[in-house]
Amino acid sequence: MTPTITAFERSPDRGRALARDMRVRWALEEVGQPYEVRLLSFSEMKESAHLKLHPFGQIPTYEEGDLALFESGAIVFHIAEQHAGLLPEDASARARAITWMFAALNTVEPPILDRGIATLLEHDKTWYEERLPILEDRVRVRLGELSTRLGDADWLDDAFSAGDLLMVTVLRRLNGSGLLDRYPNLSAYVARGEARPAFKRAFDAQLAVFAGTPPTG
Ligand code: GTB
Repeated sequence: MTPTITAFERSPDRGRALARDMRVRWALEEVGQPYEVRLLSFSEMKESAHLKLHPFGQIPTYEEGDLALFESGAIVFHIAEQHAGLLPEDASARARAITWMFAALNTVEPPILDRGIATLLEHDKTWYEERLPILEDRVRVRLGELSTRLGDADWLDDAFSAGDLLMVTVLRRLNGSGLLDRYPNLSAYVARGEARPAFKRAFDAQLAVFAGTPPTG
């Protein structure tokens, strides 16, 4: 059964794949699962039809027959459980990969998000100039720790996994900030993720929506 996901009708990032449908698209591309996309305006996301699928009125959602999911991490996990390719078979390696999924979303993403929200919504506040360095220091702490752990490895725990997929999408939120520059191994890690054919297919698909040229057929 072909799953349907939701995404922004017009993404505020102008197609740079920073919204969270990108994680889901990338996961589906990695496992070779075709999917359909239902595009939503900001007002449609808050209407009752969508709120039945997503209690917080956000994207992405995932529908597959009777199953309806929200939360990008849970959706990626579901895809990884249903298909080979995103989680190792070995039980211990699988548990470690899942640990990295949680680390990406619960430990690395929050300070990156706090900084992103401040730069987007709080730059005109009187306290912004004082607060930004504090937020950036918190991001640097996590980047330093992650950089040390990654070392010169290609991926966080041997083979590419859903943990790397989520971590790369989280780190991409720093694109243009200059914060990754101090950590060449993390910049290379993100570039390695972005070079994967599945990433490129997912990127192109969401960019086509923004550009108004969704692929046909
Ligand atoms: N924890 C949830 C998940 O992981 O699925 C968070 C979902 C979420 O934040 N969705 C956002 C949303 O629907 C889109 S991704 N926002 C609308 C709303 O809350 O009303 C966040 C996002 C949006 C835009 C950019 N951008 O343009 O750069 C980046 C990220």
